[in-house]
Amino acid sequence: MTSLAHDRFRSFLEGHREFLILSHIDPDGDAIGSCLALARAIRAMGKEATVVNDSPLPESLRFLPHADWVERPNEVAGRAFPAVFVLDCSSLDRVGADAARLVAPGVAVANVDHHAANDGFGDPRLVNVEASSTAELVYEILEACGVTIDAEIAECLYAGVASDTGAFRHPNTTPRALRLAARFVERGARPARTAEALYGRKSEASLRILGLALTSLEARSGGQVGAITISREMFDRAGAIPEDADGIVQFAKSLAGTRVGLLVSEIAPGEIRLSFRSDGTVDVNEVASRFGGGGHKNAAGARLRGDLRQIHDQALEALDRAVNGGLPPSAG
Ligand SMILES: [Mn+2]
Repeated sequence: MTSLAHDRFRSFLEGHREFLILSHIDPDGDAIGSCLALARAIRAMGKEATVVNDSPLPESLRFLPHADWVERPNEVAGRAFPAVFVLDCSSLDRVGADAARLVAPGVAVANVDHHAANDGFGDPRLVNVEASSTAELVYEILEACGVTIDAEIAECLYAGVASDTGAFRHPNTTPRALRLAARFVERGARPARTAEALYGRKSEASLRILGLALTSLEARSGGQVGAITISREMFDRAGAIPEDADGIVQFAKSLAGTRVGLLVSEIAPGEIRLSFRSDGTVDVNEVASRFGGGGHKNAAGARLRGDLRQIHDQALEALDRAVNGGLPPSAG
């Protein structure tokens, strides 16, 4: 981190007594791990930190120290927060409509993120697309502020790095990510427990929705694209909610020979989520942006309203163009 960004974050932390900490809807281990690590550090400074997320906390993240600190927007309605941290979000609206209402016009907003599509909101800002995870950047800030990394902070930051690198399997598994992970383990993070919580435990509903989802598997674009589709009816039959389908996109990508995996799911009537995973040879951030979404080169998503079958066809068309030699120029 540059000493300038470092100074700005130090004065941001010194200049306020009370902080709201937000992250994106449908939070993952990096989003929640980063929020909880920062909240614990701020509370250790004798200040107040409130963590809010627009979505319910996924079961797999409840093992994190102080997971019970994560509140829903309605639980803090009416409170005014003079300073806000927005973590792991490429734009402010990624926090969700209800959480965004907690950010009053004119309050100080800090932006800490590693998404390529970050639109540069907020001040101070620490945006680094080279970072494996937002947890890595939160660590830089805490280190620059002289915060002691205790076992609980270490566990949360480790979960962030482990989660965003897909348990150290994705191309963002850099030497720095591995060194930091080792440092967090030295400070008390528990890799086996984290891996078990993040990947080794599935609810009955999530195993049932996986079973139904796999029956929809298609190999498209001459086998370069693997696609899985989950309809409302399948969610109902499995007794599952959209969070139960988290991670199923990996099965689409795991089909031998594919370069891209796609999951199309109808998360509410007429509301469709697209999840893309790439092997690194296709920029799915660009494909997702064509559907109003975004993310990273190798992992991206979008949410839109419309007909499941129609959006499924459009997504596969866009991927077909992407895998067969690049996308045509944007219209207009
Ligand atoms: Mn992240």
